[in-house]
Amino acid sequence: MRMLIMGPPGAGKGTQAKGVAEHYGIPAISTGDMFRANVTDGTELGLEVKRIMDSGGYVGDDVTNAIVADRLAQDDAEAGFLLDGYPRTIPQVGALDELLAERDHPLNHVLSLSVDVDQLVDRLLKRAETEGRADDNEEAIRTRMDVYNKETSPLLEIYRGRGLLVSVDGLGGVDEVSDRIYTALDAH
Ligand code: B4P
Repeated sequence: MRMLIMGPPGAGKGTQAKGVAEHYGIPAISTGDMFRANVTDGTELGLEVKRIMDSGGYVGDDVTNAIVADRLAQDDAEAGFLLDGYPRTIPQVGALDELLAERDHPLNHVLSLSVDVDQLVDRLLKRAETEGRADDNEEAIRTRMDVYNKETSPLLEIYRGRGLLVSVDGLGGVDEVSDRIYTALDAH
């Protein structure tokens, strides 16, 4: 199974990606997690992306495409994967299309999680208290929402047009949302 999980910041992508990937026995690959690991380790890439991430902007497409291409070349992604938070821009969609076409590995599903905006802000501010992520402050959250609406939400129509989109309501408890996801994917 090769799939994507998409949704606005705070929709529960990272939370659901881990459970869904385990359920289907595939790796969950999060560009956000990979960038954060580089920031924590103080790598050259981490130094380059920290300021962008903290402000709520998107890391450049070339850097992001390269990190994903490297990760998908690893053995554990051969039998399938769940990409969490990638692609987020139209050029990233093109880069992923090329990469998958080279291997003759088409996508099976694009899962979209939708949640009301007020709920999203509440969740992210709650996470700010528990995890202290630098981009979970009101100003950065507002920027992330704006960038999502402008750059990423148009991708849903692209994947809908390809017959890949599976939309799930992300409102409710974590297990309740997971059950909805399994039902929707099995029916797709
Ligand atoms: P991400 O790590 O993808 O950040 P995110 O959009 O906030 O999603 P996340 O997975 O963390 O949150 P989730 O909705 O699961 O990216 C971070 C940054 O990296 C980006 O802003 C950008 O700078 C950069 N980046 C990453 N990918 C990129 C790309 N492709 N191109 C360019 N730049 C890129 O969860 C939010 C909170 O809600 C959690 O605290 C969770 O506990 C809670 N929650 C989840 N489900 C819930 C539920 N059902 N009920 C209540 N709370 C719930």
